[in-house]
Amino acid sequence: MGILNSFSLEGKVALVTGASYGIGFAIATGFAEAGATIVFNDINQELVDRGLAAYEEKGIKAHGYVCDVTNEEAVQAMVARIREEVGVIDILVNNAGIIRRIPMLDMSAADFRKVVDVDLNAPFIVSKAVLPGMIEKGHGKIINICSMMSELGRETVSAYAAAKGGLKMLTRNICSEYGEANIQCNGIGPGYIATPQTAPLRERQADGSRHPFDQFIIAKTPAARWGETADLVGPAVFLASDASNFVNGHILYVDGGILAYIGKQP
Ligand code: NAP
Ligand code: GCO
Repeated sequence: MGILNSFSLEGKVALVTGASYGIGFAIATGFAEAGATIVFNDINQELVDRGLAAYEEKGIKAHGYVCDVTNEEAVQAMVARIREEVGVIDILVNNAGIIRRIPMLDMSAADFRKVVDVDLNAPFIVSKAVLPGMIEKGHGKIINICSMMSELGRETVSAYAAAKGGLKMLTRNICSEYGEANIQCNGIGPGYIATPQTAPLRERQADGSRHPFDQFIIAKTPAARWGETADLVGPAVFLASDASNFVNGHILYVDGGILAYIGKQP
């Protein structure tokens, strides 16, 4: 197999959760370009329709499903429908995620649980639903979208960091439990990426200056810029393809070098 062919996703069915827009959408469009059939879900029909239109604009005939990834019954039903209507899932990207930026002493246990439910419990639920089909087929790729917060903490994101730290270990555990079935489970740890989720951290100030956190991230990133969703596509295609068949349990940080850098002197 020529080396470039090993990056092909031809003939593969890829499910990317929460992929109407943002990082999931970018990864799914990259997968489509590599030959995969794209399946995605979002939390309501309006978002799914918005996603279908956006994929169509890029010439991609995607399959969209309304499903809350925290609802195990709904996820099992969605995976069964996908199997019937599209095919057995070869590649899963656990992308759907939320964040609540609240100081711990002000955060309710309900808020904490909600973040952990979407960012950690849901990847368990969706992975558990797709693994049987992958095992039956004799191969599978699971990619969990982790975070800088899988390694680092910061003020106001206790629930998110706990969940993303747990997601790193869930990644390693799926690798450990199903590596023998030729399932590779890896993580992608994006740095700070310009999406709706981080828009509040990049808002221009009243005087037109950059948000203090925006300036902070620029100083903490050797690349001296925020990431774009496009920066994640090549790494995701690599981890979804035969090119990474002996890469397992690895968290690939796509962060412009943040984790390696003490930060620019003020
Ligand atoms: P985003 O723009 O907020 O998109 C998240 C997507 O997940 C949305 O489509 C959202 O739908 C969907 N979603 C949320 N809860 C869901 C649920 N219960 N069931 C189904 N779908 C659900 O986020 P993003 O920036 O693209 O981030 C995507 C992933 O990357 C997340 O896991 C995030 O933690 C991670 N990440 C992001 C960054 C970054 O800097 N942006 C960095 C590292 C990691 P709704 O619109 O209905 O909420
Ligand atoms: C935050 C940001 C980060 C990013 C990402 C970094 O408030 O610190 O939202 O958490 O989303 O996870 O990798």
